Amino acid sequence: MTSTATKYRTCPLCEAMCGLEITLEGTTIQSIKGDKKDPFSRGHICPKAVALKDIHEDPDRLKFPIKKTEDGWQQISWEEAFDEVVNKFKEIQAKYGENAIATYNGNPTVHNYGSILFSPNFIRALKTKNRFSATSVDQLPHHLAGMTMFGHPLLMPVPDIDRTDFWLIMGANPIASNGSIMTAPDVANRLKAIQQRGGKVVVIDPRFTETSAKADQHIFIRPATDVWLLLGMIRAVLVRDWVRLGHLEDCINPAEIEKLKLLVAPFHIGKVVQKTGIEEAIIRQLMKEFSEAPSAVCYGRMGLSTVKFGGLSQWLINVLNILTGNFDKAGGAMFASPAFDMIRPTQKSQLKFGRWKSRVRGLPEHLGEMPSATLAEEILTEGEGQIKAMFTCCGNPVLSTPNGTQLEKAFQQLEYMVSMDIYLNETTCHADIILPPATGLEVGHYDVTFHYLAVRNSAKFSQPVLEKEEGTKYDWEIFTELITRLQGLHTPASSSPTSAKKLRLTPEMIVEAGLKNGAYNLTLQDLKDNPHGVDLGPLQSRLPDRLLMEDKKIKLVPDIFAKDLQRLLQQGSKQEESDKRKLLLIGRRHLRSNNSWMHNSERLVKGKNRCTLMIHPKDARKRGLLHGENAIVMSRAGSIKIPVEITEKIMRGVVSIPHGWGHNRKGTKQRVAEAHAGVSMNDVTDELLVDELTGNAAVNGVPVVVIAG
Ligand SMILES: Nc1nc2c(c(=O)[nH]1)N[C@H]1C(S)=C(S)[C@@H](COP(=O)(O)OP(=O)(O)OC[C@H]3O[C@@H](n4cnc5c(=O)[nH]c(N)nc54)[C@H](O)[C@@H]3O)O[C@H]1N2
Ligand SMILES: Nc1nc2c(c(=O)[nH]1)N[C@H]1C(S)=C(S)[C@@H](COP(=O)(O)OP(=O)(O)OC[C@H]3O[C@@H](n4cnc5c(=O)[nH]c(N)nc54)[C@H](O)[C@@H]3O)O[C@H]1N2
Ligand code: SF4
Ligand SMILES: [Mo]
Repeated sequence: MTSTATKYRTCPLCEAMCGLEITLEGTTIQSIKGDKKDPFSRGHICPKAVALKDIHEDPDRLKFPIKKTEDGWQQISWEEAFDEVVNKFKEIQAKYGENAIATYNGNPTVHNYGSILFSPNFIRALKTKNRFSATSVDQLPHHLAGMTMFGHPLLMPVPDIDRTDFWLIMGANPIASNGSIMTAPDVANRLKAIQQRGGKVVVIDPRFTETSAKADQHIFIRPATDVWLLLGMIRAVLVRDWVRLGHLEDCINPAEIEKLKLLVAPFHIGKVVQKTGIEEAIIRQLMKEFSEAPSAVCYGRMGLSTVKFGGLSQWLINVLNILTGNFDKAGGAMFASPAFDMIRPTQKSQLKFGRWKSRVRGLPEHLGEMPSATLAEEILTEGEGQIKAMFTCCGNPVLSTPNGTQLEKAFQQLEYMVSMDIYLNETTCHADIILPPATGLEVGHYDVTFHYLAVRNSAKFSQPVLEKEEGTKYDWEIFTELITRLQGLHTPASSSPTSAKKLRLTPEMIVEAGLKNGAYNLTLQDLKDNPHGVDLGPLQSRLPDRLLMEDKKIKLVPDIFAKDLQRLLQQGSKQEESDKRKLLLIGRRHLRSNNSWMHNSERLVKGKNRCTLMIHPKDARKRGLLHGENAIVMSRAGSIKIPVEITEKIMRGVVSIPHGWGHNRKGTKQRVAEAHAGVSMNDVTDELLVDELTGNAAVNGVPVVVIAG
């Protein structure tokens, strides 16, 4: 007779950190439901969580190391795999130098405490400057604003949506994405609560989204022009004396405000109307309502970060919230107070940006990394410092970074490649060895990152729900093995005493130490005793203490942003005119997708094809496009053929394709995904289109030509 058991854990799939209730019969998962007793997520869950069962049971999932041979992929032992990887890496570095190996860390790194806590030491042990990650296809502008304004890249303010009276959402679709740089499980009910207490929610987006449908007002905006709207709003706040610094009066140098007045002077409303395509009356109403609301918060995500002026946009959002008295205050933008807090009050602010430049294109370093939009050219361009080998972890850059076709070609040219991943997919198929870690329900969880970004303070530790299969390894164990070999500290398993093994650092130990140093007096045991999680209350005012600037002031106008305004003003009107004749491509997310990697779950991909080109009826008619038939979408980088979806939910002049599809490449093993392949949007996004200030990829607002296919 098998026993039944009910277990609780945090869902590791997206930023929302929902609590799950999982029932098991023996080792078989019977059900996955929302944990009603989780004080933060209150029983909320989305369809992806149920697919954790599919991932756990997926016959395509890799569990043991495999090596590419002339006879195809062969399983090899862990020892053989670790030795070969490290020997090869050492050989390549001896021949070409340390920077010849590049690393790429993808999104799930941040959702696995083993990977986020142990991969940095591995990368350090490799001693390469060629570090890449999904950060530069995503939130890099937020980090740059955090570093320059408040002193730390993790000081990214969160919209206090549980208490705000006016939520302005720009370029985010939290009803589909479940929130980003805003951990807010059950965002739909949190949004409804704003309306129920008499507040208002406004969405600004080139597409009428799932979030727009729940908001009070939707405003169409021409892609990549939000920066003009923000500048116009800030100008109005300054000109009309709507500035209310409140308790931040002492945190802001008045000379900075004067400087800002001069900088924003050229951005008058006429210019904003012309650039954004939004009517003047609508802009005026928005400014008035935002400034007059008892509390208001402007929040911008992917649609504002991954555009040509992403850095400026995220800086300006902070400025708008600060000037209108909506910063570090209930209902405004606030800093969370995580129980495991890596930001020390004694730390000095340090600008980890632009300290060196990429070899080929001269894009700036950030946080010790290079922009991912430069990865392919750094492999393909010969010369001193060329990348010859690659280590990817939790990433699928062939589908998730701009111009994936070029990157694929670059990967084929490498002398050696290793991937730490659970699938043989569009990226890992180029590896020589794949090292798969245990994943999902088999691993413990403490959210090291997303408590910094949560709309409420809480803490939760989850034990593994299921034991990992015998002979498999946790991600941190794999990193430890690689690190000890790289550092020449490895002793063969047979000769290493068990006591030495026991002394090995585990992620649990790090979390325990982190909690001990934290502000709440929590121990790991406390969290183990409370499997639903511990509520630590609403967000608190944290300024000026939380600022790492020596003078404890907010740097309202960092020089790099002031300077970048010139780039905005000098933006060639010729380029703009030629772009206007093209359509502008933007992305979209769907509740049942998770970037590129969950399409091997039948329950998530079944139903009608979601990988379509959304286009306005008038734009479709002009090009002779018919609903359901194919179109060809072309850009400087490449072209794809994709079914047309004609809809008025997208504004004229704009088309939308979801990213993460394109499972039609040779050499992968994801049978369900391959049967629902779609095409990759990133075969037309352009690696040369970046926010030149930050180096962040501009995957939104890509000029394309569309014809019937
Ligand atoms: N055009 C366009 N491109 C985009 C975006 C967009 O909006 N539009 N969004 C961007 C954003 S925000 C992001 S974050 C990136 C994401 O880009 P990536 O992180 O590069 O891509 P993912 O699809 O998230 O790939 C995750 C990989 O991790 C593997 N994996 C899953 N779980 C585990 C695990 O437990 N351990 C290990 N080792 N591997 C695991 C999966 O098999 C998969 O290979 O894409 C970016 N690309
Ligand atoms: N279901 C699901 N959830 C996810 C993910 C997923 O793939 N699927 N991915 C996770 C990840 S890695 C991330 S980073 C988050 C992202 O979370 P979000 O940022 O909320 O997600 P997106 O759907 O990319 O939302 C971007 C919005 O910006 C709009 N947009 C595009 N260009 C512009 C522009 O120029 N201006 C304005 N104002 N809007 C613009 C798009 O139409 C879109 O609605 O989601 C996370 N959650
Ligand atoms: S919203 Fe995110 S965290 Fe919550 S159940 Fe869905 S995937 Fe998991
Ligand atoms: Mo992301």
